[in-house]
Amino acid sequence: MKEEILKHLRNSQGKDAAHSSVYDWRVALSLALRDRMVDHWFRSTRETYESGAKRVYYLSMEFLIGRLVEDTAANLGLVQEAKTALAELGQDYEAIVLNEPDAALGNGGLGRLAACFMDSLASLGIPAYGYGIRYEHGLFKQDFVDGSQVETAETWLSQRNAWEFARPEVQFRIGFGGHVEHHEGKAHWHPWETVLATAYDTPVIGWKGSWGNTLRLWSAKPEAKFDLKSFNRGDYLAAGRSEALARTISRVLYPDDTTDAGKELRLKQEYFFTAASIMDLLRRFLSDHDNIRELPNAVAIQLNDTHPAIAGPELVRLMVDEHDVPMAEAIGLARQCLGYTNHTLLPEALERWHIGLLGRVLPRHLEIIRAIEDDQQAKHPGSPRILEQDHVRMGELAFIMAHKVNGVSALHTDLVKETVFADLNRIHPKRIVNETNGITPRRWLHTCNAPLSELVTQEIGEGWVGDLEQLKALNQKSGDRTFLDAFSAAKRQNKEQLADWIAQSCDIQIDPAAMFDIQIKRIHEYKRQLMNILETIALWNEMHDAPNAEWTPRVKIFGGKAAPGYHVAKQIIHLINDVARVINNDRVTKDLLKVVYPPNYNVTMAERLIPAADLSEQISTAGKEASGTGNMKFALNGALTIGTLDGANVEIREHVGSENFFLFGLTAQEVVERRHVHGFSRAAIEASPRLTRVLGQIFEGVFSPSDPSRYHGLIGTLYDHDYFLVTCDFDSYFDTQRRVDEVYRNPQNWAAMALRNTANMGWFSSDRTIKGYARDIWQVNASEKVRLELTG
Ligand code: GL4
Repeated sequence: MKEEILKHLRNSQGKDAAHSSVYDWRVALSLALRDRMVDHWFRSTRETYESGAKRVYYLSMEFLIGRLVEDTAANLGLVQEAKTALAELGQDYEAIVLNEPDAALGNGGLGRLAACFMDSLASLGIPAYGYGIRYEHGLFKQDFVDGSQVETAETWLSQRNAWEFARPEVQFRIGFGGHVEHHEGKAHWHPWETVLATAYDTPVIGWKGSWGNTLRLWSAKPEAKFDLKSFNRGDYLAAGRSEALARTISRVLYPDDTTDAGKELRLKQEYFFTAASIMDLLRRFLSDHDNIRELPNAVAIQLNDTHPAIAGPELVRLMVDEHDVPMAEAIGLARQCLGYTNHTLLPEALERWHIGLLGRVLPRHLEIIRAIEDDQQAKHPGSPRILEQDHVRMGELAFIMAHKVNGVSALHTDLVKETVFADLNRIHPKRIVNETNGITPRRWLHTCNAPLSELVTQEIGEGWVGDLEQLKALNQKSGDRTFLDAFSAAKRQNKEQLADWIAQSCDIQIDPAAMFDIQIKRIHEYKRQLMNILETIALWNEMHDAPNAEWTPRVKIFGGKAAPGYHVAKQIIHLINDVARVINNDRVTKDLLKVVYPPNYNVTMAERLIPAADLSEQISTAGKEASGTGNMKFALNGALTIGTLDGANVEIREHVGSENFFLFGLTAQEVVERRHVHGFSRAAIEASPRLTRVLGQIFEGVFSPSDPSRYHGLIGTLYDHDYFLVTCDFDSYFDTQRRVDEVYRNPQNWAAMALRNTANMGWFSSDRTIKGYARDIWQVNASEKVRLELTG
């Protein structure tokens, strides 16, 4: 390893050891690790070709990868070797790990799920490709200026990306606009504009190097040659124009996954990566098949939300226009290949494109969508329409073009059946299935939480990393004092590390003995960070009034970004920061309560916070959080959850036991009913003196003395349009928090409850999720050989 690192330092970075920066060392180490991936990767590809196995294609607009050094080293079993090599070279492994930028090609849960799936597909030995966009700028960087969120561009690619292999020879022409000619029953699309999609491949190696798959990300390049004529005329801007326009397509990640961005560029991004991926997989298929009708036996294409829903029409277009398959047959074949995952019921997230726009950008696809519509109406008269008024509804398109549609938790799947796709579900009653989300145990316990991971391995061996259900054996330890002490000591160690980091990065001193209460996720009204901060104020009031009562000291930690155009979410951020300033400066409560909000929450920060959490906040309005995956990461790492019956919380509670979960709030059903009660929120506020006081304080400017009316709008909404029922759940949330306080005061009992969480979270491994997709949707097998290796 030492030689390999030095070789790369010299030959790839062009540096000698004496003049190398941490960056150079990090790139050299990454390249040395990448070298070790290549054999596994080639072997897997070769095996797939030879066996003719079916391949899975996971199409996703987002892959929220994070850092890769540690996970790669861990999966290859090279952590110790890397550490030793670097130590001998006088370098600090930890500092090198910290030097890596956090690859943030995603917004939140949806993108992180795709990254966990890539790890599980490789760990299970399922031949698979992830397909997405190689954004030049990932999710924006967040700073706070006077408590307000300020965004700046993220620039991960300004440094060398050591993990990827550029594939300039893999190129597809992607067309936009123009017109369609029909001639002797054949359609000819003449695009007005074309860009090139070029591939960049990142190998993804599973646990123990068992198998290697590829994450193929597309970058947009101009097709037209550089305009030398304009340049020579001195018109430099014109010379670069077409290039700049083409590159725009893979320039930035849209910073919101919960609104339907009605933007031409967004539509182009979606078609760009989807078309390139479909063309690529067809080319691979045709290299060893000559009958396109075999396609469904060879490929399973999964659409991660509707963003790649144009895959259906694109596949049909290629079959009809280039392979002479009749339209109806092409539609049927495409459907057999496609699966669609729905990730949200929020109406603002359901993609709809104006027919005029879609027809202008993708004229041939609009014709095909009409043909799909006709085919559906002919077979199922009265079926919900894809084209409604002047819009194309991508959810309906994805549903109709998929042989399976899945929700991401049991509750969410039921709601998908009862609400958005109720009518389609009646027509196609077997099409909707559930695949509850999962998380990879490699990143979310094994690498992020060394103290706990080592303790578990000491106790039950290492098998759990590849087979998380083995954690069940820890249930036997929940009465064992020595073990519980060791379990608590691991948590304590993580909390001390976090406290040090917070002292350094936020200049706030927190006590590791206090309860660490954490809510980290995108800022959204339905996730109710607002309710959390209101509860924090209420608690502070009562602590301040009676500082000598029996309190459980707490640190409230928040993390998360707001979409730049989401005004209310940005106000909530501002409020949390304003409240933090006031509370953290109160001398009376200084040993009882702190509020911390480190800026720029990302995967790396999650890896620091989750292992140190005592309490996990999963408090969304019931019916709104499709699944959640952060909830799983916390419980696996031995935090107790305070949560509503929403998304996967329901299943987590069933697995860890209701006695080890703090439940509160209205159910999804009650939420719907309550909204019909006239004046429900005013009534809830009036019934709660505690909440009335808090709202009054905010309204009067206690937390914003320089701008007392700052939150009038925000508070006014709670009185009159409390759509997310913050006011209705407030009292039950507050009371449950006090129960949490009480339980925390008995450390032995708390530890036993926390252990029950860790021990019973095995089912939430994304390995289990992927096996579900493989069985129910893709009809592919995990390699038997790999399975045996994994379960030891
Ligand atoms: C999301 C859901 O909001 C989240 O609950 C879920 O865990 C995730 C992955 O299935 O998908 N849907 C959208 S949109 N963004 C998400 O994070």
